[in-house]
Amino acid sequence: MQRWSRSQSPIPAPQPEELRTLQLERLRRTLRHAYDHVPFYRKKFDADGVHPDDCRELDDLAKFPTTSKEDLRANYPYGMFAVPRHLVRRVHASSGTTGQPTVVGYTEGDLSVWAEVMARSLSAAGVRPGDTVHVAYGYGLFTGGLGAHYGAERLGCTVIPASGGMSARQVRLITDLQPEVIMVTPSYLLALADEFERAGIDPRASSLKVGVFGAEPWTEGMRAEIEERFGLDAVDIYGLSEVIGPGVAQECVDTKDGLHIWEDHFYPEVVDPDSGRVLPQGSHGELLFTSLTKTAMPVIRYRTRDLSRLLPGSAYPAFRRMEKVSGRTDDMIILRGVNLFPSQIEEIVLATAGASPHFRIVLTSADRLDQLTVEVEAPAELRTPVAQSIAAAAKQTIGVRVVVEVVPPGSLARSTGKLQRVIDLREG
Ligand code: DLL
Repeated sequence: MQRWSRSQSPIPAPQPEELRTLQLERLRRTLRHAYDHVPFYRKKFDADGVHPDDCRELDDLAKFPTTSKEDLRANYPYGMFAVPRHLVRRVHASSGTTGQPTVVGYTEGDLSVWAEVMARSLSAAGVRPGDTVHVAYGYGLFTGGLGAHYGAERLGCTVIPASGGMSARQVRLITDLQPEVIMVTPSYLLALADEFERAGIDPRASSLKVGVFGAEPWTEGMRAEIEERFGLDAVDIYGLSEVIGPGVAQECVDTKDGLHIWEDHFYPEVVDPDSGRVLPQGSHGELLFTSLTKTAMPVIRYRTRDLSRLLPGSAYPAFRRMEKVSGRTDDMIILRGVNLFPSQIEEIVLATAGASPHFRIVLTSADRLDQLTVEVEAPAELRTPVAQSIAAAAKQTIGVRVVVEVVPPGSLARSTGKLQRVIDLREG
């Protein structure tokens, strides 16, 4: 198939000064739109003594108040919308498993921007018009399925709208329809790898060339595992419903060095999660995004709780990158005084010979002492070496004692969408 050359790809290449001018103009318009049409923002800006006119340069954004998930919950369902309801073409919602759900909305223009940034993301991932894209992100209130779907169509691809679940059918569809591209959570792709093997098909023999994985954190170790098992290029896609859905940032398949943020639509900042102070470029902290072009539900300095850092552009020089998300501010486990993230355990499990990449972290408390158990799959004959090696690595690299419970291959529940890695059974 004739591939597009980079110069014809739909990824814009503004000069950095040109981009900053555009961002400032869009930022000022967004602040004004939010202030004029969303009572929540007007009240908050007024309380902080700031006005949209105070934003004269991009750095002035730091003077404005941040927005949190709690603010969205408090204004459920439509309180954050900035347009009359008849102009809203679609809503999506978070699952609400951890509390009250939140609703997000899109005008026709917003949906078009979303398809555009998704098409760009796919292009950066190496996908080209004419390719067939198997979408196994869930369709429905979750933004993954429909977001991927319209982006792939916008790019000119053939879409297989498989959604999540029914793994045997997924394998059948991939085998019969021969897609070059799969879009799915990395944890569900691993479940599909097992399903391929159960069907007696080598995943490496599949038609898949590129996988666009996101919606949950995944490590470089996981990338290596996926690329090895499927013989494909695995790239990272990031996004969140509050900001638009998938397509906020995307890794380039040629460089695989972090995710380019489509900064002409989403303005990033990194702050100290405790003080909220803006940190200089390159520092680790919590990501914030301000939407620059959304109309139905603009977000100002939305606190994602995702931990990362900003890096200069590489494959697309104008667009800064965010490092792979290392965890969330609310993901951090404090185990007997030591702070750790599930991603650190993932790195260890994936580096352990004989252990399957499927694992869970179970937190319990016994005699008022917290205990972390890593439940991991391995064949019976490797039970002892796998357990010893994971426990030793945790002690050495993280500095904590963990219990390792090795279970037979295939016995841990598989996710069909976003994975719940940590089960917290601690009291209180
Ligand atoms: O997960 C949107 C999405 C769908 C992104 C498909 C990529 C692919 P939410 O359900 O609102 O939206 O969840 C957003 O998921 O704040 C992160 O914590 C996490 N997340 C999303 N992408 C990544 C990623 C979608 N690439 C939340 N790496 C975000 C790490 C991710 N975490």
